[in-house]
Amino acid sequence: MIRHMLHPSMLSPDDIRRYHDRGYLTVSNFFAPERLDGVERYLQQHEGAAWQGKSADPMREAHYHDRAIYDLCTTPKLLDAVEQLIGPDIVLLYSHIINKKGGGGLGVKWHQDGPYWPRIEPKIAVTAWIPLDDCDVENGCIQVIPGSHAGHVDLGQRATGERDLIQDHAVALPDEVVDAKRAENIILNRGDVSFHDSYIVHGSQPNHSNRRRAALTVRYVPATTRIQPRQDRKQYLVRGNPTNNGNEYMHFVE
Ligand SMILES: O=C(O)CCC(=O)C(=O)O
Repeated sequence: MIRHMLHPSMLSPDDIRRYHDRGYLTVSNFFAPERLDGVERYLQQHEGAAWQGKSADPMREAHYHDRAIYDLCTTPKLLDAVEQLIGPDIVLLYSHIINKKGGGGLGVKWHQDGPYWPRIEPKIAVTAWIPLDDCDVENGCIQVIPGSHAGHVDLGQRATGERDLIQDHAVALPDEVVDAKRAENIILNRGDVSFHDSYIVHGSQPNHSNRRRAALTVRYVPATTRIQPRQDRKQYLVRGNPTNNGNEYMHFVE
């Protein structure tokens, strides 16, 4: 594969430092609003689909089959930023359109992403969280505990047996490891992006507004990550070179 030739400079040295120190970063006006039209169209086409289990959820891994979503996940500007955070050899691992409708409902319990992913080792990833709507406290923006990713420590989340917005059996961190007083709200507008480390403690409250709060969340790992194959999962080397670690990569097929 041809290595990306331009020096990526989407993020400033301060941005990169802030991401590593605090475990997350927000970037305003990253995408022109129309760049999100393909995901919006997809969401509207599929939001009425009957629930047939997580593996059949059309909101998960839509980039496997939808060109517009694959293109958004691999847009050079986004990969430039991801490259600055995890290095030049980038694997697109997962994507999920999270549609938090208005009028109450469920939030997302405090959790860490990395420990939730048994297939990958190490479990260090960056998530690009791409809002399709303006997100604020009322409609349940993401909340993070800054710095909680430090040392990439698994803080011991457990399955709760309860549902949340994204899981039938949501995992949640024990209360004593979540310093909720330090939580920060990630307030974003459509067109902005936030990036978060896979060990940062984060979650979100229910949507108490009558506005939708939807987002596309996209996970990337460095190609040095060992990824166990699974029949119903695909990973794509979207920039740079493979490592000789047995990972199997797919190509997008129309
Ligand atoms: O969208 C949300 O409320 C939670 C998202 C999340 O947990 C994630 O993208 O890692």
